[in-house]
Amino acid sequence: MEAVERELLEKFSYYGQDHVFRFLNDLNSTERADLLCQAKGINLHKLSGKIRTLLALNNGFIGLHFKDVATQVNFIGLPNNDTDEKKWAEAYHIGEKALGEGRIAVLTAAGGQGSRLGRASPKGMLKVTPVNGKTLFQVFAEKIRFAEKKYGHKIHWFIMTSDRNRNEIIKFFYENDSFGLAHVHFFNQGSLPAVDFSGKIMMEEKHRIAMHPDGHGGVFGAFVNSGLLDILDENDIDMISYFQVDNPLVRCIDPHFVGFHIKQQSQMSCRMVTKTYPEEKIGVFCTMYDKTAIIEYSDLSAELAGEKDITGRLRFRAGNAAIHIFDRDFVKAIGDENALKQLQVHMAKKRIPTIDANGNYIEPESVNGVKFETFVFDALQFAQRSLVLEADRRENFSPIKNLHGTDSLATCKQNQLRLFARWLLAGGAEIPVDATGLPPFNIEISPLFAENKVDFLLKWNALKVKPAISANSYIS
Ligand code: UD2
Repeated sequence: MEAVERELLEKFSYYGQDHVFRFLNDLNSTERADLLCQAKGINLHKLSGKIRTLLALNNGFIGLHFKDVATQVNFIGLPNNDTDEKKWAEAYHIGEKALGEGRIAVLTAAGGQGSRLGRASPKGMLKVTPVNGKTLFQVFAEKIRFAEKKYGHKIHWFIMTSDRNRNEIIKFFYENDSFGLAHVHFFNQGSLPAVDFSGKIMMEEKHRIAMHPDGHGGVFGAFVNSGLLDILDENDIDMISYFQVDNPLVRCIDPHFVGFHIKQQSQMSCRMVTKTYPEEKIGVFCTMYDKTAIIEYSDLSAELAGEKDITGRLRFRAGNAAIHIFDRDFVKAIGDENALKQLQVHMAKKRIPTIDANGNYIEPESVNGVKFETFVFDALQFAQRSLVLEADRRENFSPIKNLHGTDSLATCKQNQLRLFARWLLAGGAEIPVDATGLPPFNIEISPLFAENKVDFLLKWNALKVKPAISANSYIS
């Protein structure tokens, strides 16, 4: 056995993880190399800290007592009087100026496993638009192209992938010529081993550790380690517009949001949408220890989720739309491997396929282990300056999370139809809609025609001949 291998095995033994190499002598040379390569990529020191937290949590030593420390967040609400209108108009002007100077890039978190959709292929390749069935990636790409044309600047788009979906996503963009974009970059987020409730690293096979994406909080370190930050420096880009791959209504580039971010010299800005019901699976903004924070829905007790304030509304109703703007230097600071800014580790208890002591495959019937992940929004704790800006849910937010029911492809398609119908009705088109604003047939407006209502109306009203709207109308 080579010295390097021996040192690795000793290290794993030191951390009580020598079982990882239990079958080493049964493996062929390729399997042996794969396992040693995987093992070498694991930071056992950092992992052992996460495991200690897990064991402490599991033994009830650490509890999440938000009730005692969380208060409501201050946020900038949607305009509902002249003063607000002026504030928003000023922000729009500041944002448009910055976008005209090419100061922003776009970043999409697409490394998730999309397990709730029961899909094998990456979520970004899901067909989502009502008439043309454009994929999520194509919708975002066309929104970015619209912004490039409007602001006269090439826009760099960074897409975070994971080990499991990276190749498929890159192939998809190659096959579609990046949907006409010239500056699309891919970078891989990190992975972490799953562990069982005694803190042991879990094996997927005799020669393979059960590794999973390290959460979208991995975006900071992965982006910095990818070297892609140089592109920001070389192009005088000082802001990153961040969103998740599952929300086709998102404004990839929003001048209001950019303007408020600049005006308040914010390091990390967030969009919020008002929760529609207590159990909605969306993190909530709050203030904790004088800092804006987000409590994830899985950590929010039913009692706190349902608590009302003196106005009779949900006390924690400011929902996290997972839409952010980051200052470049803030991303650098958080992503710096040597910085002391370590994001909090979250643990998801899962059923994790593994092998038993004899190497036999086990498909667990109940929760048998933990996936560690970090959340992008925990970076708020390190921001000296941050802001929360309300967004109109109808124009910005309809994520696809589930196969059926809430936040599904069906609900997202309906929300796209309501948005297209709203824009067309505002432009004087005649479309029958029901009480919820839903038209009785499919229609679609291409982001290349317009990716927001203001620009849509400008273009639509300038049309000499406006098309009649009927089933499967497509405005491009
Ligand atoms: C997320 C937020 C929730 C709310 C909701 C809005 C978290 C933990 N929760 O709920 O507060 O904002 O979205 O829609 O963020 N992803 C990666 N890498 C990973 C894990 C996830 O890129 O390792 C991506 C994934 O592709 C998905 C998004 O992040 O687009 C959120 O995924 P999630 O399943 O962690 O969070 P979710 O959707 O339950």
